[in-house]
Amino acid sequence: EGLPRPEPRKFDSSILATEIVERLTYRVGKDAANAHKHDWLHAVILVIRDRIIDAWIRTKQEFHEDKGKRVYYLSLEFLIGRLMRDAVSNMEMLEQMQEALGSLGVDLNVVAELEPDAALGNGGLGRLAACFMESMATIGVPAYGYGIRYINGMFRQEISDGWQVELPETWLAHGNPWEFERRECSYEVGFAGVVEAAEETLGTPGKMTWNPQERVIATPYDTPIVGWRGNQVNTLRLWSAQPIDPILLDQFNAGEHQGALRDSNRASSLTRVLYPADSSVAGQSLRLRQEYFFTSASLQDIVRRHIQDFGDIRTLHERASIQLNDTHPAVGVAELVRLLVDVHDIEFEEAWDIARETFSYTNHTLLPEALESWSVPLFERLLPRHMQLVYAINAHILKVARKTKGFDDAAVSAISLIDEAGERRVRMGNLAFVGSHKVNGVSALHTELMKQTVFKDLHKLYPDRINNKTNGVTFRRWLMQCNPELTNLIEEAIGPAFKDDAERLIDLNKFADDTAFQEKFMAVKLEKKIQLSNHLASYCGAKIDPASMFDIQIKRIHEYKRQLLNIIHAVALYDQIRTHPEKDWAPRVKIFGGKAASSYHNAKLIIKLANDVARVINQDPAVQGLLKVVFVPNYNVSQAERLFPAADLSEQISTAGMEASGTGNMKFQVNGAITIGTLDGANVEIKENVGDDNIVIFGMTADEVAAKREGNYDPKEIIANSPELKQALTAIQTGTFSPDDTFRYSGLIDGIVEHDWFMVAADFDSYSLAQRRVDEIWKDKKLWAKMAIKNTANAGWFSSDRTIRQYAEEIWKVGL
Ligand code: DL6
Repeated sequence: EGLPRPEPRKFDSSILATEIVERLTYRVGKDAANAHKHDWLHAVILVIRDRIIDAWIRTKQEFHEDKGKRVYYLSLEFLIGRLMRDAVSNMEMLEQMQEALGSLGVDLNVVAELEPDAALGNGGLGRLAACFMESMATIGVPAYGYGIRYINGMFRQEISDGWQVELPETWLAHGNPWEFERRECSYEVGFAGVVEAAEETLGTPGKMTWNPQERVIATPYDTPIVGWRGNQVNTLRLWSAQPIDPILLDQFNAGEHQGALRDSNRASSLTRVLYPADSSVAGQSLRLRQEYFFTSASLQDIVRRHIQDFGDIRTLHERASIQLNDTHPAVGVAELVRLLVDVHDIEFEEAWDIARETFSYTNHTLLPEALESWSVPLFERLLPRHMQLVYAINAHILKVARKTKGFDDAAVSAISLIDEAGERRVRMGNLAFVGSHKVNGVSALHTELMKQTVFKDLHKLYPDRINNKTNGVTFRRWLMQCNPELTNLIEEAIGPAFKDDAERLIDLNKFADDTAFQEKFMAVKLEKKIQLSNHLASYCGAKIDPASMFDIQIKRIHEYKRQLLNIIHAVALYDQIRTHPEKDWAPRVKIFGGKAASSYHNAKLIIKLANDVARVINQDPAVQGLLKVVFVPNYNVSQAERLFPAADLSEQISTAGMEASGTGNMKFQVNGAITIGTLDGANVEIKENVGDDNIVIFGMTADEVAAKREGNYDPKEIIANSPELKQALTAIQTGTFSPDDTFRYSGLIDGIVEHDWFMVAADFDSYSLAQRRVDEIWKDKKLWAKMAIKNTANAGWFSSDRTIRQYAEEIWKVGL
């Protein structure tokens, strides 16, 4: 139905084999007999890349001729992971490529493992941006992604004696055949310096001249992002910083070698690391410099392209939609006004209207500590002209508010761009909000909470601005590539339509009670569990039984995500099994993976605790075969691709009201895992889609959490009344798992006993009960299979294609 589907293209594997050898010889400079595995990888990428380039050039021509509206996705993070399999699969060349390489005696899977995992992001926010890029190319949105080409992305995590150790990830060490440097599209970006009144000033505030004290060159590197079936190829443009003068030769020749390279070092430090620790002023300054650097370069590029294609900068908002992925590029609001007023001679009022109509903003967190703000002196020193414009915008907004009924002083100060309580700070969330015509949350619950909490007063002033766009994930990567076995089974059952329209997965519902299908579905699951077990044995020495329930929690380590609740449950279960060996326990492997921010003490302690608990439990013969705990080091996109398909149970157990959406929850669901979760983020919508019977919900709601925090919650009382919890907490607190350092976890457990901000104690009994229900379901093999199938069947709505369509129609207003 609907649009005719393009015929799958055929690629002859013998032609591909010839091309691979040709690229190996003439581009890599090796002959087949002496080529290393990396050389083969390089050659394969060059073959696919050349084919993608044809479609890439065609796409650019189409954009140019079409003269339609374009979307610019500004994000400080793009967690794209490996690209080779993505590209081969989206170009529908997987089988032929496997055959071609096979004929040359090379295994595609082996070379694919050598591709570095481009970790240009921390977690959900960055991975979402990567899924969105792929979906935009798939459904035909004329889009560009803009970000930073970090030399060292997310750190590599090693676990040493149970502790997290951070090491630099050198993803560019072997070069990056996917990127193209575009020196001809470089821009200058300035910092600091002085602002002077320009000769002709129009309106108030008028045109100014900013003479930055420091200037760097932003040079783009373009990566093609190929959509499903290779129909459209979009561009991910990542900026790298270069000094204006790579070396000050006079100084160097005078013997001042360090000083001569100072500018060069200062520039390259801008794009060196993903997230500079911002506990020091120097760290904060670097982070703000990074944000401004990539935002300014991107906006200059967008403005240049617009003028080149359309001539008149005044129509920018009609032809460009710029999405701010969180507040990291929010300084762009002031930057665009600056470019319009100071460079393009537009009056402030008009510039402000153009900017607001061009920008839209996605909020990804309500956590107060994650809401960005910059100290006014720092902002003013680095971006003196932008500070003036922030004040001008603020004056404009506050004037509107003061004229609006119901805006008292408290409400006015809540919407102000400047936080006046204590040290004066620029609130980037408020700047992004007022500078955007649409502001969205990433799940229904999160969006409602945005209206009630952080943006309460701004929402009152601009009631039409906040809207919801529940996150999604690309099924090409998170089903079709990482789980070809399940993909084939689904295709066998319902045909191939779901590959082009994920919502067709719904047709699988009719097989949920079919015993033969259930067996096949669970056989695929077992196969993925065997693959994971084999991988973990060689990767980290873990020996796990594929017949056990794989109970997985993989995500950043954070107190609100409550890995601690899961670990405490493991400890309680351990005790229960030991005291009641006669019971019919469902064998479980609890698998954890995730990185802790390098300065986040408690998160690092939670990693150590998971490893300490694992050591004790895994060595105890009393629970052998019944309980195991594994911490998978260096959780990243590539590990994720192995873990999601092998999961039976998906742990989504954040304190309600604190996880904006979650996207791992969707990746588990589509791969047929059953969720145990709180009514938080997108879990709420997963429940609506799969139905109450196919998900295990526990714990307090967001409203209940808020009420408990307001009231006089006493965790001690809860603990006293829960023998299971009390035993587990006492065991951890008294050093059962840390005999080498009895008090290692005192502080962590004290946090629960004394205030329990994250409601671990408050939700424990409900969680434990829910886990018992999971055990019961597990023992009923038919019921488990049915629920698992229902999860896959009802995952279609969580495709990022759906999310992007909603952005395109309701925010960007681009025709598809
Ligand atoms: O929207 C993507 C992702 C959500 O799924 C997670 O729930 C949320 O925690 C994450 N937010 C961040 C916040 N970072 N900042 N700022 O990563 O976004």
